Amino acid sequence: MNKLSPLQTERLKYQPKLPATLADGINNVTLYEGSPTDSVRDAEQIKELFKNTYGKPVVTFNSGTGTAPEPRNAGVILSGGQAPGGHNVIAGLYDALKKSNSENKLYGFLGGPSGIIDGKYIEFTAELIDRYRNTGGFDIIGSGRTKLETGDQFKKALAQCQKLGITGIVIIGGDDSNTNAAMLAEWMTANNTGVQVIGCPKTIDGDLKNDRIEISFGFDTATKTYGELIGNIQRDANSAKKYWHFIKIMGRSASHVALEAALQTQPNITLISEEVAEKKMSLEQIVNYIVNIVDKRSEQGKNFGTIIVPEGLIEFIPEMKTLISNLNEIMPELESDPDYANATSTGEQFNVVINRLSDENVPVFESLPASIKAQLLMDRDDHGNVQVSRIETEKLLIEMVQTKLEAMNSQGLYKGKFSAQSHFFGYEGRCAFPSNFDADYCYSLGYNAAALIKSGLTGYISSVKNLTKPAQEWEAGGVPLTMMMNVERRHGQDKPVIQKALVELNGPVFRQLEANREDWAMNDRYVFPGAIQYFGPAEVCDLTTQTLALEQAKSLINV
Ligand code: FBP
Repeated sequence: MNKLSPLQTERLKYQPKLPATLADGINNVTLYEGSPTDSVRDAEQIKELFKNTYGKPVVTFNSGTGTAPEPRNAGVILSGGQAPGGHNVIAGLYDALKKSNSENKLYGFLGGPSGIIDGKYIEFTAELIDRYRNTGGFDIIGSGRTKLETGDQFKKALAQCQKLGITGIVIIGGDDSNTNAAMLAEWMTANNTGVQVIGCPKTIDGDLKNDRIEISFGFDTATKTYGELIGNIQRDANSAKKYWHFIKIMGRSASHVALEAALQTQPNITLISEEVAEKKMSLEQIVNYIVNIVDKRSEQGKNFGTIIVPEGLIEFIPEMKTLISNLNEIMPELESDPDYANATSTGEQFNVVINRLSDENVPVFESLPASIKAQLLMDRDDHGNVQVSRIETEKLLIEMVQTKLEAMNSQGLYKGKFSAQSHFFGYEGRCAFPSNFDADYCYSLGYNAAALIKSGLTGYISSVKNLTKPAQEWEAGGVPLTMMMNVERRHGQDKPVIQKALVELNGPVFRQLEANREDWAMNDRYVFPGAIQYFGPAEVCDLTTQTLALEQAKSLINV
């Protein structure tokens, strides 16, 4: 066994908190059903595709008394990008199942959804679970991004369930992975298999949320980790006073992570993709916005600063969005085009692309540096997503800002210096030791998923809410997955998917940034959050994110 760090040794002893309703175990809960639900959009199409699982009610648990059920087996899958707390979801699920009936078994499918298709699994033991409690990472069983959508895949998944006597599967993942869960639940029900499927809201991106899923797990720890790193850089910038730091922050599509990190640290500039889209800002306008602040700060003798760039920005700039969707459409054609496959240089490859692009997109593609062109052409993931973590938007912006400042300088319009450093904070935050919040939240989500299975439900996502209150007051229940779905274009086809929750520009979190950003641009109001604290006073250990605090404060006012 690997040597444990002192922190890991101490964290293994941490006992995560549970909502009071679940504290007596999943045999002692009562289920309350709300009214039937509809999907967020495209109701007729979703209803047609999910004939057996559409329209179910939201459910909540309350304390009650019950009897021990017959033993049963469950399986769990970690899916998509890592997020701090995944191991605690599994620990919560395991503990709940064992407390319900000590003969219950929990299997873990290896390497993501492909594990259930290829029959790669382990059976969890107490000893294995104990080694991973309150740790970051998904390494207990690994993760993957395989899309589950074909009848053949579902049949193979069923065969594994039958072999292992599994009647409940928990898929821990983001929007795409929970779409997998919804599809699998529908198929299992339509074919009377007796296998239930429950999802669990994971993603550091924070874009899998609604009234009842207040935040996906991992967002809390990841944003606090980025907050620490940005704070450290701001102290460096403020000490040396010689660099502009362009910091790209993970979050594939929505800018929640960048926004939260900005509220924690108060940088000079924060770009928010949703605002760029709303204002239809071109790449040039974004560059001008940055240049203007660099110029004004330079007039005050400040040739330094920090700028936060959300990872998904490129897809929200209107001309780039049109280009990317055109590239997505021609991608399958390119893959089978011998001229593209046999091209001997990237230049030749770009020419094949240009020949296939629609006229309006050609000049946009041609205007980009070769590195960005190549990054835009990289493989999409299984769900058809551009891999934005591999597109160096922060470097593109540095290059364009530099070019613009040089042009201004040659006309005598800019006299300052400009020296930039680029950073990308993403993977650094995805496997951190879960904060106390994520440790408790994840354990509760897993425990609650077991309660949903025990209640005979399928096609639901585990929901634990009232998260700014003490854990004992959290409300446990389930939300039908179809309620969160709509139809979107993927891989050139219309597909049912869980709708991503983007930053709301009229919401309290963005408005907090908007109210302060002019001040933060010129006057250095840097905040240095420091490292996540696991032991010590609640004021530093049990802080929720500003996003959650502001959103909850708003919903309390609305009540
Ligand atoms: P999920 O939506 O699966 O949670 O992924 C989140 C994420 O961390 C994104 O922020 C990022 O763009 C992506 O994963 C990176 O993926 P990969 O690990 O495949 O490089």
